[in-house]
Amino acid sequence: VVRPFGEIPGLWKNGVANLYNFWKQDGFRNLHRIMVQNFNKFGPIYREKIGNYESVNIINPEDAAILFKAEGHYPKRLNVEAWTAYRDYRNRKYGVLLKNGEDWRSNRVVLNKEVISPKIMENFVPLLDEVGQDFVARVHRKIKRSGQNKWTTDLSQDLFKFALESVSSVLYGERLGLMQDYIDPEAQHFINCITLMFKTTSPMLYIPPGLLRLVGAKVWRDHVAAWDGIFNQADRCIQNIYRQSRQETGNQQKYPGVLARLLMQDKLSIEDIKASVTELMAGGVDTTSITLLWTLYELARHPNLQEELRAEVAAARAESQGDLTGMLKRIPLVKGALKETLRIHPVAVSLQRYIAEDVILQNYHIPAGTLVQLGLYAMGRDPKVFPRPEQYQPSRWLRTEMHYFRNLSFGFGPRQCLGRRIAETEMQLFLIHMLENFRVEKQRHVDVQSTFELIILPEKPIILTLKPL
Ligand code: HEM
Ligand code: 2DC
Repeated sequence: VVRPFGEIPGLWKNGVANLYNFWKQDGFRNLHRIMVQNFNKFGPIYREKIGNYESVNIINPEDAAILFKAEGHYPKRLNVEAWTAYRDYRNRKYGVLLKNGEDWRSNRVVLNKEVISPKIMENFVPLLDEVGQDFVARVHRKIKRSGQNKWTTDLSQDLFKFALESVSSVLYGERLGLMQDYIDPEAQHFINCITLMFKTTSPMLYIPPGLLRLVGAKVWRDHVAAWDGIFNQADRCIQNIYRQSRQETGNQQKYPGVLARLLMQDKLSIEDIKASVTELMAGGVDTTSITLLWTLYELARHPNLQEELRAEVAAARAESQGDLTGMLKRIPLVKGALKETLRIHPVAVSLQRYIAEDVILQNYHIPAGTLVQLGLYAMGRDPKVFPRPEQYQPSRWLRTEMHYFRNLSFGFGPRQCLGRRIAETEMQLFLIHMLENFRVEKQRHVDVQSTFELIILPEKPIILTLKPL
């Protein structure tokens, strides 16, 4: 017989006491590890309430399948209150990230065509390839200047610039010039604001931003300043393209970028376009850059695998004879490496949906409207889901049985990551160019753990050495 909702194991009776204990365990920065502990303690399903944040948590692919079948026509994630509170406070529109219901769907349909459809992707490939080439040229310059035929560094700042340059080039059809030596201080400020925005969001998952605003708390003030910086910079970029688009006749051959295409189509209001383009620009920086940093770190730890990937890239280059899209179809192991990086170091600790209908999970009845979370980080490290989870093995993704509700790093279904294809293509091209040019090494015996600042980040700098081949 199916057991009632009230019998699910876990700590959900006293949200305030749980928040206190969570805070004592430094839970704000350890959320991912605390979730792993909870699954070990309670089993494959547990119910939890921390402050006002109430959820049912699952870890198995089979349960993920049930969850996503019950997501309904308007899939809804956890509402990140800090993000909506900022927009309400400043009177700004929500973009596709924060909209819900029919408003979300109608915007998303238009955006899908311009951002994630296979047809439009072909336009992005040459743009992203050029940024990848410029990154490699920049590294070569750094190596020359070092006078040691190598460059040892924490690449994170360079990768942030690479990621911002990449996403901007696709959105605006123009280069910002961030791969040069001197960069616009406004762009650097934008990058800093995104990191601060994520960092200040995580405490506000548990403590209502309205309350923090009332007492004038520093996290709220920092959060507002961070979004202000993000919106100001995005507004400048958007205004620039908007002005140009009104002067041009419109019969250009060249692909003009996502924003210009959205403006030409006239299917969304200017305010809706601005809101979503700002989210795309902000969502495109820390996500891909950190994933690439973790990937280089894993390649440095696995030199034989690195050579195997290099050989795959060389063969793909030779076979595709200058056709980049064709080349991207010939690098399954490189793609496996990116999936493997995101399995061990996911950007998102969990995927969540407010379910649209009643479901049965692990023989418990879950009523419609419940927030159900799939513990993505915990699932990626569960030996029952991924044999030998501690091993970085890109080749595991070449087996199709690995794909049943396991490849979920970008989410699932119509509400999945809108930037997914941009992110994947950008990261694949980056790795192609890096593997063709450099060997990546690291100091021995250095293990880097992760920390939770809304997204999962390395807890300390990752120092790598790049040597020309
Ligand atoms: C949503 C992951 C890069 C923009 C999401 C979600 C995840 C995710 C897990 C939630 C999906 C769901 O609920 O099913 C990632 C990862 C990335 C990445 C792992 C890179 C490694 C990007 C980039 C952009 C972006 C480059 C922008 C160009 C967005 C947006 C949404 C989203 C706008 C909200 C979509 C909606 O609500 O309809 N992402 N993301 N992401 N992501 Fe990404
Ligand atoms: C954080 O408990 C942990 O892709 C919470 O590019 C649940 C939660 C809800 C929404 C998730 C968030 C977590 C992590 C960061 C995500 C976000 C949805 C989109 C966002 C996964 C798992 C991200 C990084 C977007 C951000 C774009 C934005 C800043 C403009």
